[in-house]
Amino acid sequence: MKKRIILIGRSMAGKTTLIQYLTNSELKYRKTQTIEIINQNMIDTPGEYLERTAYRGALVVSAADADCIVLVQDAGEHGTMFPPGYASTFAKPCIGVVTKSDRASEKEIEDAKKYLKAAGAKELFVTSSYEGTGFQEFLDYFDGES
Ligand SMILES: Nc1nc2c(ncn2[C@@H]2O[C@H](COP(=O)(O)OP(=O)(O)OP(=O)(O)O)[C@@H](O)[C@H]2O)c(=O)[nH]1
Ligand SMILES: [Mg+2]
Repeated sequence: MKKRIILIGRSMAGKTTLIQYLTNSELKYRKTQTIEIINQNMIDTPGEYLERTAYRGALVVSAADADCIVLVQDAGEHGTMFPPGYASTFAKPCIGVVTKSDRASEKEIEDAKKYLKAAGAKELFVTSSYEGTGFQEFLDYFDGES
């Protein structure tokens, strides 16, 4: 991946697992405690930074180092942590990833896409890190850009 991305989403959304999948690492649950940079091109963030409004500024500061914002939404979550128009906070390209599609209904996946769109994500990808689905499109999106 040529671009540097930052993953933002609530706790347990599947951000770290997604990175583990993309880096061919073992899928192993480990709570993210702080901002972490993986392979120079992926910035992982703790869900708390989105959930606690006092921390949201830290996300904006960290996002300054990224080329693209990736909003991560668990298909099984009812509702979302992303306020409408959230993407405009960053003034950068913003896309959305729906996670855990392996255990979600069509309706849940459609709802998750709606939340991401309302938040301002321009492109949407439906993925499962467990099944490895949806990532070809995701990677093609970045490699297709100059
Ligand atoms: N069924 C299913 N479960 C998943 C998938 N991806 C992640 N999970 C599970 O979701 C839980 C949370 O995943 P993480 O990737 O650690 O979530 P996170 O967004 O990094 O969470 P924080 O670090 O707390 O912000 C773990 O138990 C994962 O195994 C998936 O594609 N399918
Ligand atoms: Mg994490």
